[in-house]
Amino acid sequence: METSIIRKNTSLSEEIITVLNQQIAVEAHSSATYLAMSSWCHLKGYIKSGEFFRHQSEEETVHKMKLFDYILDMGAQALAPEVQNVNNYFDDLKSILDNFLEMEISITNRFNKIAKKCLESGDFQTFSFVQWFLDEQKEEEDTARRTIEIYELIGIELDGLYQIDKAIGKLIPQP
Ligand code: OFO
Repeated sequence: METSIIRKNTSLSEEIITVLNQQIAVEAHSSATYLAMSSWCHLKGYIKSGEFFRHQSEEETVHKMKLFDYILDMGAQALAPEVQNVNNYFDDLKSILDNFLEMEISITNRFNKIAKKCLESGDFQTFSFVQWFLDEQKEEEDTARRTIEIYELIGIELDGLYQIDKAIGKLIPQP
């Protein structure tokens, strides 16, 4: 007979568990999208940008697991996400960079909403947990903006696209 040792008590509300699980799915979707961008970049010869987006994809997986572990540590059920509707086709490098910034801004907005919900429901523990993501989003948005600035500053005349690719590669954090 199966032993049933289920943690029956969690201080997390159903509403907070739901939004955190939804965020796990968003991080998984971002990770898959950045992997698709990495593949497209490699295919088109933007090798450094490909490495950059692979790194971004791995970062999103770390975020996903951070949320997953927090829910488990709090005694609730973390849900393995389904990843659907991942776009693998892009027009050009610029559209990828624009998409990257839009996605990061939308993730910041999501975390602001989660933080607001935590405050409204008096869940200061999750509010404190979410601060890490808000700090991280400041960096991620800044990096995404920088890629667009690099694109616009260098421009695509002559060997511009080659130089842009090289400069984007330099944005990969060094260990
Ligand atoms: Fe770049 O977003 Fe995760 O959290």
